[in-house]
Amino acid sequence: MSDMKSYVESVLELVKQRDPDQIEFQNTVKEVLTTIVPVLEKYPQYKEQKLLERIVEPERVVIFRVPWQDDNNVTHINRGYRVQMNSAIGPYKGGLRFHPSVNLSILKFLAFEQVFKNSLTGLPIGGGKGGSDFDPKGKSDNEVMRFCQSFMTELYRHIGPHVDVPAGDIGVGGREIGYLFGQYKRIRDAYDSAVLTGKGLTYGGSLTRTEATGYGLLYFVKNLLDDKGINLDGKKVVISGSGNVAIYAIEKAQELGANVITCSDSDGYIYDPHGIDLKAVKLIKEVKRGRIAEYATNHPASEYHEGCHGVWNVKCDIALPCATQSEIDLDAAKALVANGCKIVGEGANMPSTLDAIEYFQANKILFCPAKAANAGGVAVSALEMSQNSERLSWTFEEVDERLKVIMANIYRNAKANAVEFGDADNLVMGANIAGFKKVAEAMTAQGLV
Ligand code: NDP
Ligand code: 2IT
Repeated sequence: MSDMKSYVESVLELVKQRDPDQIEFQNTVKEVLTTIVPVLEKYPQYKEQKLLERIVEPERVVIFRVPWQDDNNVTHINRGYRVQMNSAIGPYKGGLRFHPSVNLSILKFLAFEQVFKNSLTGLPIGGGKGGSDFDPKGKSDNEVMRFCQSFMTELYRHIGPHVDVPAGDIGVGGREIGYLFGQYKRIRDAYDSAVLTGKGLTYGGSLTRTEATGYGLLYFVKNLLDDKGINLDGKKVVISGSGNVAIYAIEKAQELGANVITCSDSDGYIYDPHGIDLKAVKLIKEVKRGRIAEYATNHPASEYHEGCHGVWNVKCDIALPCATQSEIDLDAAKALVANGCKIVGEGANMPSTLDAIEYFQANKILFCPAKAANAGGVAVSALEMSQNSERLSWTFEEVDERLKVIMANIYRNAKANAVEFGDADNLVMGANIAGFKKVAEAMTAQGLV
């Protein structure tokens, strides 16, 4: 084993020993570190500086109690978190996730991904992530408001426009950001617009932020397809999820001429051979906050299947996982390949397991890794911060144009690094190396901190 391979192995072992239960975190660290060995060989000083040992350790983690009362005056206690992973290139930046599955391992994996994703955007943002095991599903607006106010009553002391800037993720959308912003402003008694992104358009939000992750995913995929001379027109696309990322991935895919035939939630999936009726999905999910099963009741040509994993058995040309982590395991990857899928673009964070990614690569699938392909959301968050700083609002077209340029640059950067380091079609390696190099250089310049 080369010296740097064994260095990486020793750091992976250290991560495992320190937190043996943090499986998601271990997996994402493994995915990143095993692909950057060629960079470590080129810059051996990183080993001397113990750069990897530093990069896998969050700069700070806060865990706190979040007490709140429901509409029947029953008291609940949830757990809140903020993982401030790396601030070498800018203030911590990354979403908040409200979902019952949230724990420290999941948030550390998301924060670690965020560090390299944010670096890839080319914008000055460090990496963080936070959230709670609170489940907003089935809660009234008032309950969500009381929860958000209690959450912010602790979080406010750890964040700020130049310190740490949260945004949305699973279970946190415009409604939650509004309540969080209101409470922050009330406590701080200052209008720090850029303390949160994903804000409403009447109080400092950016046009295109809602659409940015889904649109950006399609821009990234299109860059790859253009490079390969493949046309998106008429391609059959399978998408999972029906939340923020999925909805705007469907919208842009349809606009580019693709036929999107599925969407899903955690209970099941819709198959509509005529193409998903996006207006209906938006009504069910964005307005009514309902379940996707409802779609089939007034779309007779469609089918609803219970269980979300079956979506990967649907025959398609392109698969865009946009729901959650580990939704494509090895079996799902095998089913996709067997059914003729040729392209996988990750809208969610780490939706493919490590063995699924290996299987895709072994079968020459064109694979767009999450930290590059879904970076459009956080990129437009950074543009929201810019607009807040200059106290101006850009038009939809201007932000969308900048998003297109950013996604094209991310693609080119990942591709160039894949080529330079000897595996031209390996965008996992290319993206990891491109993201890592900037953070590593900044950390080196700033000394042992
Ligand atoms: P939303 O909360 O808007 O939507 C999440 C969707 O995924 C829902 O359809 C939800 O179904 C489904 N889902 C959630 N958990 C599971 C699960 N365990 N199994 C199956 N389905 C599940 O979240 P987003 O659309 O914002 O986020 C989706 C993914 O994209 C996440 O991985 C997130 O980290 C990532 N992402 C989000 C960005 C953003 O800007 N919002 C930016 C970059 C990445 P149900 O209603 O049943 O829970
Ligand atoms: O995973 C992600 O990149 C996000 N949830 C968006 C984070 C942000 O700060 O906009």
